[in-house]
This record gives sequence, C-alpha cells and structure tokens, in this order.
Amino acid sequence: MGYPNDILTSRAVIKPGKYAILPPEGLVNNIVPGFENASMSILSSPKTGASFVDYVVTFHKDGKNEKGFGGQEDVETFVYVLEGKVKAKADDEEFVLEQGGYLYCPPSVTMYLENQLDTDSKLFLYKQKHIPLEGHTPWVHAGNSNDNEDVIYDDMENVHIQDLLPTDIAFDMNFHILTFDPAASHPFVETHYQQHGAYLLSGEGMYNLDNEWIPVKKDDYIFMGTYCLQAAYAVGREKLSYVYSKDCNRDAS
Ligand code: UGY
Ligand code: MN
Repeated sequence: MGYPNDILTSRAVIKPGKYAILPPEGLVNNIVPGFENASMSILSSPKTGASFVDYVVTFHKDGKNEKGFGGQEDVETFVYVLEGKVKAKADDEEFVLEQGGYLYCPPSVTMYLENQLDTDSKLFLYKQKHIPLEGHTPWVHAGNSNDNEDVIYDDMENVHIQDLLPTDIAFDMNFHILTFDPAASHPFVETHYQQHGAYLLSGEGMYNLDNEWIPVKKDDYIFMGTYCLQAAYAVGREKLSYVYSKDCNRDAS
C-alpha cells in the first residue's frame, strides 16, 4: 500500500480558455506515437483553448522521434533546448542544438530530433497551424539564444527581450525570451488578442493573470489566453526569464 509524500495540494491553476499554470511536479507522462525513449507532457492544446500545442519532452539515452514531428502542409513546428544536446533535422538539413539552441520548421518541413547524450536532454516543443500569406513563405531558421542580442524592453532598462525568429511578415508567429532583473516588472498590465505559451527558464516571480497574483518559478509553464490580463514582477535573487510564443503579422480570425 502506498502513501502520498505530502499533503495533496497543488500550485497548478487551470482557468479553461483564460489561463493556466502547470508546475512541473504535477505533470504526468503522455505517450505520443513516434517519440521513443522519451517522457513527455502535453502542456497546452486546442482542448484548453490554445491555438497551438506545447509539450515538454525529456529524451533519455537514445531518445528520438524517427518518424518526425510536423511536416504537414499547414503545420509549423519549433523546438527550444532547455537542457542537454540534440541533433535536430529540418528534413535533411542538420543542426546540433545545445542549451539555448532552437529550430523552426515551416509547413511541409519535418522536424527530426535525437538525443546526443547518454544522459537526459530536455526540450520545449511547439506546433501550430500556419496561417499563410500569399507571396510570402517562411523558412527554416535555427539559432542559439545565448548568441542573440538582448534588447531593452519597452524603455524598461531592467527588462530585456530577444526575438528568436526573423521578424519578416512571412512568419505568423515568433518566439521571444523576456528577462526581468530582480525587482523588475512589466511597464503595464497587458491585454491583447494574441495567446502565449510560456516556459520559465529561471528565477521566481509574481504573475498577474486576470488580476490574480500567482507565484511562479523556474520550470513552471503558463498558458495565457486571448485578452488575459498579464504582467509580472521578478522576486528573489535571480533573473526571471521565460521563453514564449506569440502570433504576429496576421489579421484576427
Ligand atoms: O510580448 C508580449 O506580449 C509579452 N510582453 N507578454 C508577456 O510577457 N506576458
Ligand atoms: Mn503578452
């Protein structure tokens, strides 16, 4: 007979369609066909009101997805390496991605991933239906956030942002990293059409979601729905940083 390790409470908050916070300790393993030697959890999906699907994937030794991810004519994919080292392919084009590395595959390009370590590699993975724009085609793009320029965010000198993908109009979404020095905050409470799926890379903060102040920390996942009120303060001694998706360059539908 088993007993729980602690009193059964959770930091998870789920407000379907509005927002969700998923702390890592509550995640369960989801089998996704094609992913081998992997533990993965689906974090957001259209079932919770997201226009995208987000996953956190831990590849164990020999972890891979030999059959590929995405590749359909209307699906775009993105991967960001949280920990470890993977070989990532966009069809036949090969990249070695270490911590901070990322790859975007446009529609009709299949993403293949393979752990390069005997230990675990951890990834933040995304797919979404691409909204095409006549005369413009997005392209394969890879990089490493450790090599990118951090730009001051909205005149707030203690907040920095980087764009992970090109800002070209062919792209209907982008991934960004937003980083707050301890005690920094957003300049105002945002309300906007675009949704976010955000994975916390470091630090701790108080996040205002729909005017509820909720403590968050490294490895939490936050879904923010359309027009969900949103703003954060960084607390503690480390920078609060998260990688997140945001649609762009398209009219509302
Ligand atoms: O880009 C954004 O909308 C971003 N500032 N939102 C957020 O951090 N919640
Ligand atoms: Mn926002």
